[in-house]
Amino acid sequence: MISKSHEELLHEQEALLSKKNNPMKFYNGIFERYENPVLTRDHVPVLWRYDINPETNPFMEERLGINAVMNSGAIYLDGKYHLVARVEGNDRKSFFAVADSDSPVDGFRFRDYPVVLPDIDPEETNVYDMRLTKHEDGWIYGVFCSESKDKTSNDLSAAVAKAGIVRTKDLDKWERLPDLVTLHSPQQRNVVLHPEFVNGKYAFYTRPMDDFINTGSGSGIGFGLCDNIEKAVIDEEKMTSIRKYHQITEVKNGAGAVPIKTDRGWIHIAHGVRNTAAGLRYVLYTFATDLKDPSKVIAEPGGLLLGPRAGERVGDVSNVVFTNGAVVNEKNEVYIYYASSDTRLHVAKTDLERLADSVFNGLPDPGRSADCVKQRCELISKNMEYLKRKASL
Ligand code: M1P
Repeated sequence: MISKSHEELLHEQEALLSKKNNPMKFYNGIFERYENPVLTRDHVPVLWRYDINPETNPFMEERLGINAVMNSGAIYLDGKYHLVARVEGNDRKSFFAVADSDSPVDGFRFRDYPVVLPDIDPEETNVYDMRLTKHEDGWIYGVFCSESKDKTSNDLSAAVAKAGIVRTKDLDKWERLPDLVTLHSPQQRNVVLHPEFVNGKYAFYTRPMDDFINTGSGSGIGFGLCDNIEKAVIDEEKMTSIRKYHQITEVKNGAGAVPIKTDRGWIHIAHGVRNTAAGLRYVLYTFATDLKDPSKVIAEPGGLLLGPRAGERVGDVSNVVFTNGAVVNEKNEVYIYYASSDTRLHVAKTDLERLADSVFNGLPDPGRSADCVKQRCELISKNMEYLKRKASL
């Protein structure tokens, strides 16, 4: 077996990092999928994985392998695209790392070091899925899942999920704030900070859960206000997008990217989960909330926006797509960063007008097969009439 040199590894990686990305043939009129993932474990710097000194690593073996790069927060700042990726080591622990690019679809390179989060809790075992919010108070906030062992249970895999909060101005230096407290929900994951004050308060989308995996009595995506982000406590959680029987959110749902402001309302790109014989299936879906009252759902097109396709279906946790970051640039292009099967990160492109059209003019889920057939027949009849009118001109 041949040992590769540091230079060879760098050379191979450079070919990957400089690869151009192009839209796929896939068409739905709403968004374009791109051919190559924007981040994978092979994008992680060689210096993070290998000891490159031949004296201490004569066979050039990977010493600290990376298993996956996935669910990434995203932000567009001063003409550059930044991702705060969830990087998972071979040891199953995740950490955050910033990757930057001048392009939204390729060329992402990790900074020299991963994010070193202030370590405020010795019980915190794993951190993941940061949402980045450019808040009107001037800070960039990162809200993420902080996981620790549930010491009240004898089950070794029982865990507690909380929402950790950090803030930064440059994505380099991070200040850690106390974790979010939700007085009526024992656990939280998929918490997103709204970018604007609501009634003068900080507003969070939450996901109340009874335990680590099950949302249990939590009926969907919650919304709560708090006075002080430096000691964030939410008392009341109102429900926004709720789970429904035999829809894509039946088992659970969760807020994804930070809501996108349009003149018609806030657009949310969230995930919905249903159970199947092959395990849980995660898809992305959209809904919109009122500009003045972002707890009020004003549009909810039926069905999924984006589901796992082809190679995206397979990975560490198969049949999953998940987003926790989307950006809008000054051309009103929207880039949705989504991970597939907890393994790698992709991008899909749309624009504000198209996305808003799909959210506000998308047809609702009628809830029953019979009504779905009626809905489809109405569409077909409308199209038939249109074709007749067109032919008679
Ligand atoms: O494995 C799929 C996803 O599972 C969790 O999402 P949720 O809390 O909605 O079940 C998260 O751990 C997420 O990171 C992961 O991608």
